[in-house]
Amino acid sequence: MQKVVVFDIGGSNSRIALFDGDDIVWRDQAATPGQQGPDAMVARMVELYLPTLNQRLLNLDVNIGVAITGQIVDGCVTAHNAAVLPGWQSYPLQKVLSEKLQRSVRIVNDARAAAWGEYLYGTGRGVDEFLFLTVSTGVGAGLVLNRRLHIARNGFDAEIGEMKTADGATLEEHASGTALGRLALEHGYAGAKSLCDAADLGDSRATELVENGIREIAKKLADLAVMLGIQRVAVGGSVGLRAGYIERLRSEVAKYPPIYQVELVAAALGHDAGLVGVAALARSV
Ligand code: BMX
Repeated sequence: MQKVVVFDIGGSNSRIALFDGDDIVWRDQAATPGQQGPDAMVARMVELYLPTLNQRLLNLDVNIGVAITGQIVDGCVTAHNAAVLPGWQSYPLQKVLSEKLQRSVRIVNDARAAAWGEYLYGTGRGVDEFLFLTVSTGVGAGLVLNRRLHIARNGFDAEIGEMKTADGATLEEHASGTALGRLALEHGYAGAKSLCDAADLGDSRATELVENGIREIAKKLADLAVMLGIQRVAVGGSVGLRAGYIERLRSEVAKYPPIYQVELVAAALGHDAGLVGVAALARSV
């Protein structure tokens, strides 16, 4: 079976895995050095990669797949959430990494990779129009339309986090883990986790802050359901996979008339969705 090495670089965590066919035979992870700019990130990726060479890969034709947060155009990465990844303006990651590793490299957005992984091996099976939503450091998405992963020429192939809300802010500024962290500090909570914990314990102010973001997400999902005919939405990410989060989102979506209803499920592949998806894409290069 074909071996591929894949990375999943999110705003907080960087994962690497070696696939032998469909199986992960080796993996590692480290914190994403997001604040230190692209070169530090590439150095971290090479550091994570080196041990794989000992995995009998030296003479094999192994493709590299990279799922990374940000807008991807022709292998170049731009971060719209500059707080998460400062210094990423059309950074030629594909070119830099393929030169450093002397391998063919494919770059795709992290949420698109996760959508493809969930579609092929997880909760997307059996539907034609599928959306993967990650609520994590940011708010991201990946779209499968007519059973094909939607990849746009300009890289805006489901940057749901940048969508505008009624107050002019972006969806991400209301609902992301980063936003919950900001709101937590503004309202005297230690951070995003303690804010969500307080909401789970019935703290009314914490509940209002968390549910405000969930309401905004529900509005977008209702619109996308009628705009694109989405049949099922899988929810992932460090915030999205928290116990109780999807139930809150379901009850918000349920407030809309029947034509806006969409099936909401928890991502089956959990934090591996991006690795599995980009491995499938790297195999097909
Ligand atoms: C942001 C954007 C998306 C990404 C999403 C989730 C940046 C750096 N990223 O909307 O491309 O898919 O966050 O990213 O602008 P994550 O880091 O939370 O996985």
